[in-house]
Amino acid sequence: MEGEIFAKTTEKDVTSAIVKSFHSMLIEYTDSDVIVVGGGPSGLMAARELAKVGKKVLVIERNNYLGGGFWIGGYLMNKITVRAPAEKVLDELLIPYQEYTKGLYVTDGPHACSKLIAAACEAGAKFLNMTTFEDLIIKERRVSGVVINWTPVQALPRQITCVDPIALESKLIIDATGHDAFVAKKLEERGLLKTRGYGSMWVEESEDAVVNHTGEVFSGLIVTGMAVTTVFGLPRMGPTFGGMLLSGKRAAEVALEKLKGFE
Ligand code: 48F
Repeated sequence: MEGEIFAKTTEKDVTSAIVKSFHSMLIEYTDSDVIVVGGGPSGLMAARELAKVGKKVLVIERNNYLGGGFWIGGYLMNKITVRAPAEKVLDELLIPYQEYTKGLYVTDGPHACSKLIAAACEAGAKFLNMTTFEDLIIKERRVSGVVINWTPVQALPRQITCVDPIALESKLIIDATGHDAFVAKKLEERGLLKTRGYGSMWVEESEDAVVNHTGEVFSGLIVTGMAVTTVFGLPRMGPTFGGMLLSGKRAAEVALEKLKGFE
């Protein structure tokens, strides 16, 4: 055809390119160094930091988009705030911002979120979207992987979806599922951990507390972001995200230390 500009292909090649590429990734990541459950700000930050130093990291996200609450700051307004010293992370990710009052910075949600996602991708983290964390693999009182299913399967009524989940192994799991602390709650269901539920809002206290409490809560399970407030009963903070970014970094530091035990 005259004026043709695209390379020749067929429908079957498009399909097999997708299937082969996805399946080889999935097979490779049946065994990872770290599985991060939840692709919000804390999970993306942790994934980026770990992948950046060569760790094999897989992020499980139940939505078709990544970013969690980082797109929209609060009350459907797409501005994001961070407090010093977290603006250094914005500098690192080349996210522009303005100082609103001394030490309080404001930036655009779409810009900040897309840069963070890109940073995690560029570092080498891999993603399973539309995939819901359902349960844990626990062996000899140590968490050693996740049980997952397609989000659409989970969303359908039980009586029309008898689809078993699959499981993926990893040396460590990071719970970055936000307020739900979904992974930690799976341990609680089995009497292996006690979660306290997050407290009411107190922005000055909460961000330091989240970063300081980020860490391993059960053998093989690290909590980060708002999941930390739920596990430890810490105050919530609302639409300010420095604590999430620095908690993600802290979770990665803890994970790197723990991974040394596997070398
Ligand atoms: O909620 P979310 O953004 O968690 P975060 O990283 O950041 C919290 C802030 O957004 C904000 C705040 C403080 O600034 O109060 O709320 O702690 O992202 C959590 C991600 O986990 C996914 C969810 O879709 C979201 O993208 N998620 C939650 N449960 C599951 C899950 C699950 N069972 N399986 C897979 N993904």
